[in-house]
Parts: sequence; structure tokens; C-alpha cells
Amino acid sequence: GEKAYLNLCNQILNNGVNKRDRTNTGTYSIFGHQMRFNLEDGFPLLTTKKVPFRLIASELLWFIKGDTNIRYLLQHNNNIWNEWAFENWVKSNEYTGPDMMDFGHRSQIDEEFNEQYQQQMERFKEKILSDDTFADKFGTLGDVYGKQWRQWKTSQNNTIDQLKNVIDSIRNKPDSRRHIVSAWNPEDVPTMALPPCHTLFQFYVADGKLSCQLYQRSADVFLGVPFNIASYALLTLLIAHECNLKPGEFIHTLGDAHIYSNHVNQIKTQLSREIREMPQLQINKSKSSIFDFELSDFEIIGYYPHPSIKAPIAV
Ligand code: THF
Repeated sequence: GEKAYLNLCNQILNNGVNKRDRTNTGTYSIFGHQMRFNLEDGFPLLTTKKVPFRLIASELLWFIKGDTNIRYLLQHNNNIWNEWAFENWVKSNEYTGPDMMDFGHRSQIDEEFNEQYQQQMERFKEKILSDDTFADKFGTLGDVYGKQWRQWKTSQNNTIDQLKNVIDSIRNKPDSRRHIVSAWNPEDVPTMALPPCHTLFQFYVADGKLSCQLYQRSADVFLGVPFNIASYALLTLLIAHECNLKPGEFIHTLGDAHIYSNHVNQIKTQLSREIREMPQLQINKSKSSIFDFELSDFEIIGYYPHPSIKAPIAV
């Protein structure tokens, strides 16, 4: 449960190696870690800071649709993938505004630049929402999760719907040890906005319960991991519901688990807080297929978290 998450944070603060990274932010990092969440106990949305479930659910529905364009996210007021699409635009020759080179880093250290950046980002979002051609060209993140889950491209020029297949196999051969979905497609890695952090997941059925284990190659422990836990818990609950199984466990296995140097104070604040009771998730029981759900079909009840804690995202 949440204790496992706070233990991970403590372990990284105490034993993490100071390691440089792609984003040049600097991290404290450990390699190889596992956390377990019993989904029968409640829905694993952290209570030591407020985690925005609405953003997690709309991102998951976006993956499930097989969509890789941020337009859907923006239509749901979800801004978590903007930076990666924005990068495509400002690097293209259609972009005419002030130089946005290295915007992720500069926006954090230069207030004047940050204002220009916010302005260009607003312009970008407006164009994605209002201009179809612009959205097709610059809203897409390449062959990220949605593409690999729903339309993995084969050498024969067919596609594989891994998500549909795994649901069928859970239903028809529950004892199988092959209930796997892989987002890591070595051929596509070079053309993705960001190679998948959640690389591969496997389901397991025993005693009428559905469990899921995720292998995450790279884990932004403060901002990403609370989202990732809730996202895979939601996915597992939806598939369990569809397959008439009870929820089992979510097992989260991490590769490079890191805390960015500019998240350390936030983590310390969070670690000083008391864990509260876990919320529950209610889903609209009149729907069964995972492909039919909408945001309004989910409700989190009994969620009384400590206040949210702001932190900059590393781009
Ligand atoms: N890049 C990095 N550096 N970390 C990640 O966790 C990450 N992701 C996705 C892609 N690239 C990544 C994006 N996921 C937030 C949360 C998850 C994200 C991106 C951003 C975030 O900023 N959350 C804020 C609230 C934001 C808001 O309200 O709009 C928070 O306080 O939780 C790993 O999947």
C-alpha cells in the first residue's frame, strides 16, 4: 500500500546514487525495486498528497482508445503530455515565435523566458484544439502507448490488438502464463516522443482474482509513480470487471527509480505526513467492455488526502 511508496521514497533519499540524466536535472536513483498494492483493500490513490484522479483516468482512456494525439487529452483539460508535443512544433519550421530551445529547463530558471513559454504553450494548445491539420501534424506523440497496445505493427503489415487479445486470453485461458502486453517496440523506439516508461505488463488469475504486474524501466517517483500506480490499478479493475473476476494485487516493479533533485523538498514534506484511509473506486456497472467506458463512469469515494504538492516536471 501507500506505506510501500513512502518506503521507496525513503530508500532513495537514504541510499540513492546522485546520477545525471537525459533531462540534465540531476536525480537520486536506485535500480530494481518492487511494491505491492492489494486492490481488495481499496483504490491506491495516495493520501499523503492529493493526486488528480481525473487526469489519470482520462490518460488511461486515451491509451485504451489507441489514441496518440494530445488533442483528446486537451479536450478533457488534461495537460500532462503537452511538453512532448510542443517540442515537435517549436523544432519545426512552421514555428515562428521566440526561440524555445531547451524550454523545459529555461522556464524554471528564467522568469522572463517562462512568460514567453507560457504564452507560446497557450497558442499551441489553442491551435491543437481548433485546427485539425495542425493537430494531426503536431499533436501526435509518435508510436507511444496507444499505438503499441491497440495497433502493434507486424512485419506482414497487419496490426495486433494486444489489449483485446489479453482480455480474450484472461477470459478463455485464465491459467495462461502469457497474459502480456508490451509497449516496448524496438523498431519504433527511435520515432517515439518518449520511449515507454511502463514497458511491459502481465496479468495473473488465481482464486478468481485478477492481478497485474508492471515492469517500469524508468520511474519519476514524485510526479509519475503516483499516477502510474493509480492508472494500472484502474486498468486492472476494469479488466477484472469485464472478465467477472475479483481484484487481486497490483505489483509495481521498477528499474531506474529516481527522485529529481528539484523534488527532494517536496518528498520530504510528503514523508512528514500521516497516511489516511484509502478511497474506493466505483465504476458504472451497467457497462462491461473496457472499450466503452468514459470519464463519467468512474467515481472516487472517501478520498480525503493531504493537500497537493507542486513540483516542476522534467522534460
Ligand atoms: N516525464 C517525466 N519526467 N516524468 C513522468 O512521470 C513522465 N510521465 C509521462 C511522460 N513523461 C514523463 C507524463 N506523466 C504530471 C504527472 C504525470 C505525467 C506528467 C506530469 C504532473 O505534473 N502531475 C502534477 C499535476 C499536474 C496537473 O494538475 O496538471 C501532480 O502534482 O501530480 C510518466 O508516465
